[in-house]
Amino acid sequence: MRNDYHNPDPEKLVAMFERMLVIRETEEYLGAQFRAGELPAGVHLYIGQEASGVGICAHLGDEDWITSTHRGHGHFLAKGGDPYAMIAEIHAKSDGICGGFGGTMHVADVSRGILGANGIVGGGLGIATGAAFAAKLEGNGKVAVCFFGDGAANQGTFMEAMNVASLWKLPLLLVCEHNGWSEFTRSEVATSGRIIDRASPFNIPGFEADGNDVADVWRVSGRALESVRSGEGPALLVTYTYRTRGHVEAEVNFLSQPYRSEEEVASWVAKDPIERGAALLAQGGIAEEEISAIRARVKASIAEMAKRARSAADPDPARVRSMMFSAAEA
Ligand SMILES: Cc1ncc(C[n+]2csc(CCOP(=O)(O)OP(=O)(O)O)c2C)c(N)n1
Repeated sequence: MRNDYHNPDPEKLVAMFERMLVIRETEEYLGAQFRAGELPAGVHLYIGQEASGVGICAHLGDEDWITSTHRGHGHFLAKGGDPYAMIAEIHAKSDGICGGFGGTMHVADVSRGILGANGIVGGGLGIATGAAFAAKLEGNGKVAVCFFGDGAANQGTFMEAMNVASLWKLPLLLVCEHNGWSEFTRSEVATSGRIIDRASPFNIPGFEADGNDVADVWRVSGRALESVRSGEGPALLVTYTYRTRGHVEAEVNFLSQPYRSEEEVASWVAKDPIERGAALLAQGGIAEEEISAIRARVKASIAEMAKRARSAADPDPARVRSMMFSAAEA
């Protein structure tokens, strides 16, 4: 593992802190809305994992691609997706990023390189590999970043993606967000060996980062993306993190989470990426008042967007066909 990329400057750290807060505030809101019976479907929250998506996406432009998972709100927002359009989508409103027809598991914005969340575990791996293949064919310098969980790393498509991406030297960064759980199954009982060790048999460099430390994720992913952008082929990055909420807000007893101990959850809450981000800002000389002002600004802005989204118009059912098929087929 190499870890020699430079540290984020204070401006970048502030921007990443703010983006993590946008994700947290949005998801706290969505979780509360679900519990109040105000959402049409359960939501898989990214709470606790924000540093992973934010630290990586901070290196990407709109022209680069990402694919996401069922836990996709964080990736969408980390890549610069519009929070209002995402909240409206999850409320099934016409202002939603997919016109209110996609919902939580399909948030996407191709204009920002967000190829979408995905209800199929491992479903993004083939899509990202295809995007990387297209970038290579076009020689346009874009990269594709595929986010997936440790559970998805046990799907055959992970090995297929590594094989073909390495063989064809595709500009693909595979990011395994290792939160230790797949639904209610602990990683150790489903996963043989270490996921990071699966890279070298495919001649792929492996990188590991503290997924709850946005500065570490930034440094390590910067190095990994440098390697991917240089034309050397794909890289695998494993970010070690934790979802501090249930697998999905709809799960029975999602607050007590009977499959894991309160101590385990508490040990990760103590490593909360946002509080660690705030500590980094303070160490970097940013005044407490300024940090509080950022928190207050983000909170107010998400609350305002949420209010607006709730009262937006419902989608027109007549659009269903055009939202499902391409123009040629509609
Ligand atoms: C192909 C497929 N198999 C099973 C499921 C049911 N399922 C949804 S999420 C999940 C666990 C995924 O775990 P992981 O990839 O580690 O992601 P995490 O939920 O931890 O973010 C499973 C098994 C599914 N959606 N798709």
